[in-house]
Amino acid sequence: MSALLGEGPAQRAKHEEWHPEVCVIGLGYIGLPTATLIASASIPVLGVDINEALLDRLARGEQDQGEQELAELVHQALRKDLLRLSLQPQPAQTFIIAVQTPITQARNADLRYVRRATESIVPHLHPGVLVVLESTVPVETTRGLVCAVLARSGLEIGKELFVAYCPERAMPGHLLYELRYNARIIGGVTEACAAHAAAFYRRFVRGEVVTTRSETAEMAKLMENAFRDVNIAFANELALLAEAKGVDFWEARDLANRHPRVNVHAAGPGVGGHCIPVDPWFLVEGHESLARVISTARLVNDHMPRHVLGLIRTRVGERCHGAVALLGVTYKKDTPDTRESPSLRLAQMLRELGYQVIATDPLARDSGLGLLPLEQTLAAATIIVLMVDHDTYLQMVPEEIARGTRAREIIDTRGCLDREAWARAGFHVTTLGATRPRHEHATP
Ligand code: SAJ
Repeated sequence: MSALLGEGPAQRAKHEEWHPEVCVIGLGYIGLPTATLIASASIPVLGVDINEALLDRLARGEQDQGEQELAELVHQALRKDLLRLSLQPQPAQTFIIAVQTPITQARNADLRYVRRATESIVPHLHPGVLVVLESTVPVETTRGLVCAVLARSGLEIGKELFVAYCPERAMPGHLLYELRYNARIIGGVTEACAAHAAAFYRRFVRGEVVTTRSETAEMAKLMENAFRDVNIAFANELALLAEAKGVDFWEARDLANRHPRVNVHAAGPGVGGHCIPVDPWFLVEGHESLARVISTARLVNDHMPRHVLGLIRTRVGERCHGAVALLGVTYKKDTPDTRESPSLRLAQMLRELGYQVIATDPLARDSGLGLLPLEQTLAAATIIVLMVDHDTYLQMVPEEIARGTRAREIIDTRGCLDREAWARAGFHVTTLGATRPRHEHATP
C-alpha cells in the first residue's frame, strides 16, 4: 500500500509539494467526519489510522458509518486532494487526536491508544503547533498524559506548543450536522492554548465555541454521557416498577412528561454504543464511594438484556421448539453500529441456555450473528422480539406479518408497537414496562 492513499498519478507527482495543515489521528466515527468537515472548509487534512484495511476501504470510497452525506463529503475531499490518508502522521500546524478509549475488564480507562497517538506526533512537532485531544477521557488526561508525552519534544507548552481538550458531542446518525452546529467546549491547558484552539475550531464550526480549562472540559463531556445514562436507567427502573405494579409505563410516562419540567426518557432493552455504556465509568474510576448514582445506573442499564431474557422465558418456557427471532441488532435505530448492542448480549445469553436464535436487521453490518432477511426470520420464528425501533419495523402490518409466520408471540422492548392492532391479528403482545410477566392474570 502506498504511504499516501487517495492520490492519482498527477497527485503523486505533486506529492512533494502537498503539505497538510491539519493531521487527524484516528479515522473512526469521530475522526473521519471531523477530518472531512475540516477538509470541506478548504483546509488540507491528512487522515491517519493504523488500520490499513480501513484506509483501503476509504480510498475506494466505502465507509462504515452508514451516513450518506459523510460518504459523499469523504469522496469529494479525496477527489479535490484536500484529504489524504496515511498510516503515519506528517508535520502539520494542528494535530487532532480522535482515537478510541475503551475500558478494561476492571472498568478503568484504557488510554493506550491516546498514548500511542500522542507519541506518534512528537517527532513532527515544531514551535507554534496546536495539539487537540477529542477522545473521551478521564479528568486530567490532557494535562497528565498528553502534555507529559508532548513535553518530550522540548517545546514549552503554552508558549511554543498549544494543547487543548475539545470533546466531540455528535450523535451517531446526525454526525456531520452536529459536528458543524453543536456548541463546542475548548479546554485549554493554559489560556493561550484555549485561545489558539478556539480560533482553529471557529474556522469550521458554526455553533458556539466556549473556552475553559482542560479538566473542566473533560468533566463536562463525562457529565453529558453520564446524564444520559442515569436518565435512561431511571426510565428502565420505572419500567420494571410499572411491570411489578401492573401499570403501563408508557402511558404513565406520557402523562408525567406533560409536566413542564419532567422528561422521563424511553425504557428499552439496554444501553449500547461505544460511549454511554463506557464513559460513565471514567467518572467512577478512583472515586467508587462517591459515584454511587452513576455506577448504579450503569448496573441497572446493563441488567436490561437479562430482563428481556426473562420476558422471553415467561412466554416460551425453558425449552422453545423453534427459534427466538430478534428484530434489530444495532445498538439503536438509524445506525449500522452493533457495538455493545443489547441484542448481541441477549443472543449470547439465549444461546448459552440452549435456545435457537435468529436475527435480522436492515442496517447492521458485522454483527457476528449471521443475519437473515426479515421474511426468512419471521418464517422460522416461534417468538418475535423487537429489539430496535427501526422504521421498517414500525411500518410492519400485523395481519401481513401473521401470514408470514407461525409465531403468535411478540415482545416489544421499545414500547413502539400498536398493541391492539397486533392482538387483533392474533398475536400475544408483551410490552416491556407494560406487561406483568409472571402475574398477568392477577386481579387489580
Ligand atoms: N436509549 C434508551 N432510551 C433513551 C435514549 C437512548 O434506551 O431514551 C439507548 C439507545 O437505544 C442506545 C443507548 O441508549 O442503546 C445510547 O444511545 P444514545 O442515543 O443515548 O447515545 P449515543 O451513544 O448514540 O451518543 C451519545 C450522545 N450523548 C448524549 O446524548 C449525551 C452523543 O451526543 C455523544 O456524542 C456520543 O454519545 C459520544 O460519542 O459520546
